[in-house]
Amino acid sequence: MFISFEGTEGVGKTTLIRKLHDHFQNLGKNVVLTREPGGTPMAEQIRALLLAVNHDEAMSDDTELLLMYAARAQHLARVILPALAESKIVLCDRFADSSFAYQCAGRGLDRDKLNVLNASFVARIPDITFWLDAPIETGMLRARERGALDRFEQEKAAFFEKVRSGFAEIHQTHPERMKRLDATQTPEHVFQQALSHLQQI
Ligand code: Z5A
Repeated sequence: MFISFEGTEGVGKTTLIRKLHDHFQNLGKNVVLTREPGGTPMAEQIRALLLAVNHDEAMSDDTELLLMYAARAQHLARVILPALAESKIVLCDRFADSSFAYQCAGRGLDRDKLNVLNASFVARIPDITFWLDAPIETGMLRARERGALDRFEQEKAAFFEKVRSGFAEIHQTHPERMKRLDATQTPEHVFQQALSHLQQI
């Protein structure tokens, strides 16, 4: 099973994934915890390039999109597809829905570009996606307690509102795959919401 976790910054994806990872391990399941952009040594190098704030030149939106997909292609080939072939459970912190929400809804890139990339390079979509949803302010406050901000975190609230609308659009279009979790609740309550969806499938 391939499970992805989506949402705007600081909504608690990493916290939920760790809880689910422990839960599956306690059940004796073979589970892989991974993330995007990143998840392999090479893809993590691309992640560093994407998140760095001190470039001498501004990264173009197209470059950002293509780097996300270069990292994703490597991640799929080296981690996700091999793990699924071995019947492991893959828990992935962000996947292609983030590209729609950030690069199309957020940056304003043409969704035809994304459709071409998905059709060409994304051989497998998640079986279930948890969209952790909370007001932008809530996530920003949680995330920013950590200190230094990366290139995305430096964006203004208006950008993240567009990203949140992008996730809402996917949720509306694919309600069978994407499940909305109320991320304003406590970590334990968010975990219980996710478990109840998983039990249903
Ligand atoms: N990006 C993109 O543009 N296009 C793409 O295709 C992909 C990604 C794949 C890096 O992602 C950036 O890449 C991302 C989008 C872009 N930029 N942004 N924004 P990332 O996933 O690494 O970055 P992030 O979203 O900023 O992750 P995060 O800040 O680590 O957030 P999180 O994982 O959702 O939250 P957390 O670490 O679990 O929790 C944050 C804090 O809140 C922490 O102190 C927790 O203890 C606390 N927390 C967590 N849950 C709760 C609850 N329920 N209540 C109270 N406090 C909580």
